[in-house]
Amino acid sequence: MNPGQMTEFAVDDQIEELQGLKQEFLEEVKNCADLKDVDRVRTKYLSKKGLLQKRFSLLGQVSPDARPLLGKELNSLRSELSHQIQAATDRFQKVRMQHEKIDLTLPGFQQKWGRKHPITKTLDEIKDIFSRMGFTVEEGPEIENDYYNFEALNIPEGHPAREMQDSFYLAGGWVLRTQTSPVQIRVMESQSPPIRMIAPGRCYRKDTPDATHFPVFHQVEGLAVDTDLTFADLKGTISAFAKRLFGPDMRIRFRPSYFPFTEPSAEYDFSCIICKGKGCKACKGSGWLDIAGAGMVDPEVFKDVGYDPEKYTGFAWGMGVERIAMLKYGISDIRYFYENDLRFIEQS
Ligand code: 2U9
Repeated sequence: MNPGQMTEFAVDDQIEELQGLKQEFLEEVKNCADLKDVDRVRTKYLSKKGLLQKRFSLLGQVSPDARPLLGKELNSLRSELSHQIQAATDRFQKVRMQHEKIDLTLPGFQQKWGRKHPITKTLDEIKDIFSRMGFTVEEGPEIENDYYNFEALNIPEGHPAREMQDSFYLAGGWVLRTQTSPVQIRVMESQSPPIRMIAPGRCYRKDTPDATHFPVFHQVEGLAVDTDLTFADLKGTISAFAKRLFGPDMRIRFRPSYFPFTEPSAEYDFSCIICKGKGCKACKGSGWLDIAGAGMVDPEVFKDVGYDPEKYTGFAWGMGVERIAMLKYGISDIRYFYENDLRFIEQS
């Protein structure tokens, strides 16, 4: 036995002292008033720096033949104290459950999943397709002045579009924009060609709500300006978009039309997504679905923004997002988008 090591008699003293420590522990646990007290007693005796842990550190001072005896006593006591702490904890938790209003052990409620509005989904898809075709996405104010919403678009005084019955006018001559074209004007004022941009956003018209009209609606207009663009580039761009949105079999056609801001102008149609062009009820037997208008930018518009119409040509188009969403998702009435009926929204 090394000098300073505990003799078996000293170990007997240690074991006797452990009994005293156990009695003190049991007295303290009996006097606990709540879970906080129980945790305090647990920390005092069973934590790494607790009273019992300090006794374990004495094992190094015990002779090898006496060490098993003391070790067995210490392990047995640690197990007994831990059991007493758990029993006290269970007792207080049971009491708490009898008084607390909320049973935290009950299963939670299944959270309802949120979802994107069909207009948001359609806008995101249109923006993604044109972004991948090299177009930038530009934003602008929804409250516009007369110049950007009409004059700069070659819409002269007296044009029906300016009529009070068609547009929402605000005090001071401001107007809720009737199309997103003002954004294209602002972009052309701020940068030189080449331009490849789309302008998505809300527009406002004094329309009486019905199955295909609503005072607020969403548009995505597009504009390309360069030195050598032709009507064929316009058709190719819209055709590429249509195929990416509705599938590779989609075809488009142009019909002559007129807009003050484009010359020549056209209305464009997509082949019917239901009958693939054969003719059905949805396309009224024509095999075609009218979508919107397009055309080569009118030189007067270029002059107003300081572009030389002898040097630059451009094409532009409009697109009603609700119209596209109604085709894509088979929605029969535009008013569903704005009534916030969860039975509609939750189908999205
Ligand atoms: C600039 C020059 C030309 C945008 C165009 C249309 C034809 C068109 C409608 C689509 C459905 C409005 O929401 S809608 O009812 N728009 O048919 N839009 S050409 O032409 C522009 C735009 C900006 C500077």
